[in-house]
Amino acid sequence: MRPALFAAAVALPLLAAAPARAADPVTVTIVAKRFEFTPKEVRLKAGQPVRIVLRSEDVTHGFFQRELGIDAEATKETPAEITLTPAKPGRYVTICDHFCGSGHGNMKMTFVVE
Ligand SMILES: [Cu+2]
Repeated sequence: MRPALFAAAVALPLLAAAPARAADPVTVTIVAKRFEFTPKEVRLKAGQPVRIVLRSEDVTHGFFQRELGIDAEATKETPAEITLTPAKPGRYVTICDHFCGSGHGNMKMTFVVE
């Protein structure tokens, strides 16, 4: 892929919607608390950089998704910040990989990359 052509193709629709440049990451905030992530689903665009801020409202939670390269941990005092650019469309289920109590195994959310 030639970056200049790609940037131009992405920039035009974005310019119409908002004055942000295509290369600026969008920020998504995700809140973790026993035993769920909010929101449960986040839509991202392939090729669009995204900054994910993970906040915990209670105990230490993990945040793991192998294909997107996410491996983070947030405590109540310290949020995690992850910057990435999803390359491939798909559904990416992201889990808490830090044991946080009895409902821990069901603690997940999904990034939908379009
Ligand atoms: Cu957890």
